[in-house]
Amino acid sequence: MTNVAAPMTNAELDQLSVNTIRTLSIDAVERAKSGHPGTPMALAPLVYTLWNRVMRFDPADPIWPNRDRFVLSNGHASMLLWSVLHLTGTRAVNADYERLGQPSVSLEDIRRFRQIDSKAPGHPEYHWVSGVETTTGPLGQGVATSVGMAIARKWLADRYNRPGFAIFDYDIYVVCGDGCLMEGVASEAASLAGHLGLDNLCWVYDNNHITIEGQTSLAFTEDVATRFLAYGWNVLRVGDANDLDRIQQALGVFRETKGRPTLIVLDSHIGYGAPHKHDTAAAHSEPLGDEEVRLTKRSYGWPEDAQFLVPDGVREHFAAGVGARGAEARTRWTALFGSYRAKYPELASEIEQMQRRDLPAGWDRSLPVFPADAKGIAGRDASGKVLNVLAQNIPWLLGGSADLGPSNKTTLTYEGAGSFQAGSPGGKNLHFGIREHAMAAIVNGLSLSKLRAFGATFFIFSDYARPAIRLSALMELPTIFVFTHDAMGDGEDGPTHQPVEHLASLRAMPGLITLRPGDANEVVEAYRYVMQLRHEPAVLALSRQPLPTLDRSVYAAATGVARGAYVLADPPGGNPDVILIASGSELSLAVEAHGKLLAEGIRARVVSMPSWEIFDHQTQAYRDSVLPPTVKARVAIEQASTFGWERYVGSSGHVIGMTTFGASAPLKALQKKFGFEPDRVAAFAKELLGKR
Ligand SMILES: Cc1ncc(C[n+]2csc(CCOP(=O)(O)OP(=O)(O)O)c2C)c(N)n1
Ligand SMILES: [Mg+2]
Repeated sequence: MTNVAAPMTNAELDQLSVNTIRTLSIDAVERAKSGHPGTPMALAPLVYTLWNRVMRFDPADPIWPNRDRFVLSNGHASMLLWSVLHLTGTRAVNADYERLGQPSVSLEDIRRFRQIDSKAPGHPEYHWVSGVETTTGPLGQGVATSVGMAIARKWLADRYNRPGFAIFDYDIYVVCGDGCLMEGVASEAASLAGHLGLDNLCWVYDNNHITIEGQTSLAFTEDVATRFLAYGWNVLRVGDANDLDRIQQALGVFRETKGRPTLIVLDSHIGYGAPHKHDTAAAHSEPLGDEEVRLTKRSYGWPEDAQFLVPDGVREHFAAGVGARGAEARTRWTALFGSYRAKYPELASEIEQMQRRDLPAGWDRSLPVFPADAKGIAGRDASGKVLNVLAQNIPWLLGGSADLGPSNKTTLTYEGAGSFQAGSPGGKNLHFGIREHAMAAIVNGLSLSKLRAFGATFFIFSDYARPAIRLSALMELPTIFVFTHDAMGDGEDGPTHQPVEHLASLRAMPGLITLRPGDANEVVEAYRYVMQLRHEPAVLALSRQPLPTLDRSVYAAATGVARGAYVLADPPGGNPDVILIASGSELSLAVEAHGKLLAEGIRARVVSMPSWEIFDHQTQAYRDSVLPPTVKARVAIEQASTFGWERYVGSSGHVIGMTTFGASAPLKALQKKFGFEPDRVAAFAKELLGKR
């Protein structure tokens, strides 16, 4: 049956295409001696139908803004995606959004599945392979992120569509398995999607009753369909994963359904076609083995010895399906966008800027400047003022909190900011509810849709957001996480609410920028820096309590924040003998200690260090100018785990930080108990200088 000369019917070509996806997946896993063959074998008909019959996606331009999105949330089944990206001839795009001639995934990449530098890695990786809409692998993250994509599409349509100009009307299709639906993050996200009535969102649930340990009856016996009905979803069922027409029909029902997201429960057989392995956990993540591969290929009517075979007619069949439909849709859209630009030039240019992750002209106009003030203002309050200015200057900056808006001060309060709800999809205040896990994934979804998005909660609950923060760093997304109550400032709430190890653990995350500004003007500069990021996520750790606003005519300008750390204060004429390094609420403490030391004739310097990562990226010369290698007497002060500060204070320095959890008490008492007092800082400085 391979490379047959006789013309084939469409039904035969459909089947041939499905089996090509299956056998490419089998062969790739076999060659790599690792991977997950069973689910691609089962879901090839679904992915085939969705891509070739339904999705509006142009393989020639995988970043066309109005394309339908495809999320493979069960990322272990990545061979589904590599097969379909290859067979559709999807082209590669680079980091500057230039369309390259070469294929996104070549047959050679598939032969080198899971090998170094292959464009067919173990799991779907955004940024590494064009056509991947989001990185998946940690189960539940893909489905949760897709809710952000659906929110983004609603928001974009509300702002930019005009009568006769449906600039944004794409849909989001998601494939997920038992694992995704067991994960709590998926429940949070599904609950919110139901509440928001996101009818542009379709999850297809691979109901195969199998996970790694065996039958789902071991641990997962709930009625998923009823659960989703209760969330307010439209729930459909397709009883045979091999029935292309039924799958297509269900996807059609999704597209007709208004006011609710759709879940399609698809009954499938993992390892379909493998005589000894189908319906078993063994098909999940083991190569089938030589003999089983032969038997399986025989059952598909496939040449048993052929490997990585793409029969004649298959690529053409994809070209005639998704290729033709996608090209037509994109051509029509491009023409439409041309007339839109003529009629609505400002809106069109916003869309273009947003797509390139550029900022609009004047994005930082009217940012506040805070006058010196001993009583000062809380980091969160300064942040609220800055966010409200930025959100007015940057139309596509939006976000919200996990029910802590009034505490995080992230609510956008200006006239017309609005709340994002089913009936008001243009609102810029998102209400995530108490769902931090989903919130973080959703802001990633917004960010993947090219909006600038922030999510907020207490810093302590960054733990609940951490998996998606990690993915934002891995995906190189400029997502913004606003975390307030950054240390012991919420004193009486006690150790459950006082972060200790959070800064250290986030600083350990590659690619993530953490910033802990020390006064209101540093908050402004922190945002100025963060807004200009294109490929890095940022965490802002902000104080609950007021911090003195430093007199910048006495101390160095807060623009030093853009270098991660800077000399805030020196002894007369420079040349310090001892350096105090601090971030956040401890900056003013260091300044006080500095005053005491100077009064005693001790030559002390204060370095404000809001961001390790930014500082580490400065030149050696700059870093040495801030922390001269000859000055060994150094004291770091930070109300957080001491972990890691050795790298700045060296082996002869001292760190005043936390080595235990906090306690429930007023802040003043905590500062005393844990030793965050100017005299103690000064005493350590003197001790290092041998003056005590
Ligand atoms: C958060 C998370 N936990 C655990 C895993 C490891 N893991 C990968 S696949 C899998 C089983 C998934 O079962 P299911 O979604 O039903 O996939 P199927 O075997 O049916 O394809 C597990 C536990 C993971 N990838 N992510
Ligand atoms: Mg399963």
